[in-house]
Amino acid sequence: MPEISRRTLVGGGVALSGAVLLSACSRSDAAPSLITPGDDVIDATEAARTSTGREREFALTAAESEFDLGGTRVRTWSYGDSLPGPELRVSAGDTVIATLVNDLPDPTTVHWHGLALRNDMDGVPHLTQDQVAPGERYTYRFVAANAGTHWFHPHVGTQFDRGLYAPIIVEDPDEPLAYDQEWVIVLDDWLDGVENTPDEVLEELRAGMDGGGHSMGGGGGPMRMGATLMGAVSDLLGGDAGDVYYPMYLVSGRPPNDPRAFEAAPGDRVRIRLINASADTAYRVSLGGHTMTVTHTDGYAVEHAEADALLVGMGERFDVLVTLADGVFPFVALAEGKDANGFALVRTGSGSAPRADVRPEELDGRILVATDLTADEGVRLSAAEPDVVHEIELTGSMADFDWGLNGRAYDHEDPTAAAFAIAQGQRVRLVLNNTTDMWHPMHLHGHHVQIGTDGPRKDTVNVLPGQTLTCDFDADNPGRWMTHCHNLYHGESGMMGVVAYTT
Ligand SMILES: [Cu+2]
Repeated sequence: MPEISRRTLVGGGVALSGAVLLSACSRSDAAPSLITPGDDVIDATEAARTSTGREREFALTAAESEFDLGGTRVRTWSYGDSLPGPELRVSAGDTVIATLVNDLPDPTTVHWHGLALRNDMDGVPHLTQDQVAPGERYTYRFVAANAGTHWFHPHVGTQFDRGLYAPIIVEDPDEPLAYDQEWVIVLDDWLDGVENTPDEVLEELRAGMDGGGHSMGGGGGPMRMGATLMGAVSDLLGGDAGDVYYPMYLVSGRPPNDPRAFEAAPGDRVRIRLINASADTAYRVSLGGHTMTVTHTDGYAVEHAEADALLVGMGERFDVLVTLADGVFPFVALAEGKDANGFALVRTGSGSAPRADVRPEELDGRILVATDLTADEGVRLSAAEPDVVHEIELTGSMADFDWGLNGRAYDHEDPTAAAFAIAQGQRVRLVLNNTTDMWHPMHLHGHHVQIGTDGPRKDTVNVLPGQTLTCDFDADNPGRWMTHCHNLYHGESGMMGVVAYTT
């Protein structure tokens, strides 16, 4: 049988959806022709990236696995036998060659969250590649152009709420920061294999709300109803903090009753790279007895800012510098609004370990959120009026679990049907308007927007209820790119869309 190339396959899909648009969609003008992942311009864009010429090969096996989480044995899916999966570390400009072997019972892909890479390696099924079937392998090959703290996970179903997540750190060859040590800390809300699976949770969320019986309680803290968490409230998140009950919160793969201990010498300056790999949980993060200097978010430098606590939404990353005191200190990731926390220890000297449920006073000190930050001058966008503006309403409700963009649920089979069209070279403005009663961490693939006129450059932006955020970027990475809520259950329920370059 002749092999069908990806170009034929994906190109065919676009032609079909265009045809459907023309015949069935009366509001459409002429449907624009969209760049496909197989187009020559993708190769040309890749060739223009600054490359070191160095190739870095990695093997990734996604497989069923078993872990002991503080005495609770869970069967799950993970990359190899570690939680989080193996850290990949390269230098900006290196070519990553990562071969994924799929030993899962289901198809999967890898999405490289935060990397502005070539479109056909972005890992989104039906949009940039075919799913990798069980027993099959697929090699991702791309120049890792933008330095920073990033991570990778599948872009299929609820898979990243299992153990399928890991850091990818792209070092800056001209690193301006000086520090003695570096720790990568990954936060995760965990439920897989404890009482249920993420698929069962999604089913319950979709089915359970129809009667409207799960309306918010009148205070008194969060309350569990099956897999659903009711009354999880956070002022920092503008109200409803999350939908899902999690039995534990992991800091770099370990629960509070079996914490990881990070060790250093008193006076050491440590760079902490924080990644929130959770599906439904934002954290307020503090290191007891210390202030943090925030230097980067989502890989992009910001004007240094001091904080006692930091709000980290799903998909967001922050780099901080901390100068360590002498003793044993609690690293606490308070699950915002959920009355629980992740926990680790930082040890530079002797002393007894703090209790896992300790609430350091820093948690209620100067709390920094991403929108407080200012982009470092070196990464700020030049002032320009947008060439194209897309207003994107975040829509839906917890009761109906009908999350969408502009009232529309994403269609995996026809992903570009309602695409937000842009063209190479344009200054693009996305106006994200949250009309719902919940906050949404909105993620854009392949680009880093700037919030407002001088806010931080980011790929994942928390939009609070009732809030409108203006997000600008330069269209310099042609292809078809997801923009979606990184609350896994919102995204999977339809809060996803596509920003697509026209030819
Ligand atoms: Cu959402």
